[in-house]
Amino acid sequence: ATLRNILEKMPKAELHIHIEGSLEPELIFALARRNGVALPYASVDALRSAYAFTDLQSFLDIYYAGASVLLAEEDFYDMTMAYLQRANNDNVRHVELFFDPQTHTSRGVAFATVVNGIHRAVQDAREKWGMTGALIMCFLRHLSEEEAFATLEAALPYRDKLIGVGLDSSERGHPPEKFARVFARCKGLGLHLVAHAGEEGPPAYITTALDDLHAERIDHGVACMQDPALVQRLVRQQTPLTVCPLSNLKLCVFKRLQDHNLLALLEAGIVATVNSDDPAYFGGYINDNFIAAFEALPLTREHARRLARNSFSAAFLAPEDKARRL
Ligand code: ES4
Ligand code: ZN
Repeated sequence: ATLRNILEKMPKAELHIHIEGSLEPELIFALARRNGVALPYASVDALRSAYAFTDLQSFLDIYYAGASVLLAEEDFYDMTMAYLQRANNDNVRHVELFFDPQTHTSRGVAFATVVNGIHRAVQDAREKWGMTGALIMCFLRHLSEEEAFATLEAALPYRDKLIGVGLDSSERGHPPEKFARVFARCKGLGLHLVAHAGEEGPPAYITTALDDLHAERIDHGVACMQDPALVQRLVRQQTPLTVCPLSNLKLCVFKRLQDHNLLALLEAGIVATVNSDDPAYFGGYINDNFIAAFEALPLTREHARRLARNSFSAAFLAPEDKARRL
């Protein structure tokens, strides 16, 4: 089999996907029509041509605008099912997906509408394909601690539909420690903890995500290579990093995919995984990320096997499910 074929066929888990980032331009327009929402773009092509990002913020502005078409539970269901269908085609067997409730509750959409629509699609994917799935609620770090606490309060009746919490949005100027008290409360609720850190921000944000938030996984984390002691710590603790190659390329974290440090992370002994982040915006789903990374870097089939294995070992699966998949 060719390496490409191995990458496509191997069973894998996806651990870093923002479900709002799976909203394709065609679906944005269809939902805008269905809901009578006006869009500041004349066509699907006009919207797609706005996808030329220079950094994280230039992307987030368009990503939040795209999410404005989501109003009804059915919209959240349709978006999630479209993603899960593509994930199944990519042989994803387990997914832990992020959602951003504040992006919706701030527009008057009820928390229940968001979580019920996404959760029902995940349930249907389990029945249809045996794919397991879980929801990670993210706090928007550019908003206040108080707003994060209010979001957690709104989530309490849905505690059983969540596997964990995360931290996303604009990284610079919003260090993890801003949410130390919120995360402490979440830990008390038995939720798993993850945080975006070291995407655009400094390695110090990875350190405080570990020390102050007690994050069990770091999303992105590619900036760790600037701090050898931090790399050693991540290796020693076996803290997984959920790496997103095409995202890093499109948001100019690395100028070229050939410059990406995925191979260096693996060779250092870090539990790195490959993920899609916001596939509708960054030019591809999880297999596209694997194929692009393997074309750009001298990665081998042993690395492919390692990455697939890491994706399950880093997942918040029950120990018996984990043993079955490893
Ligand atoms: C995100 Cl790429 C990225 N970084 C931080 N927050 C995000 N939310 C959605 N995509
Ligand atoms: Zn992300």
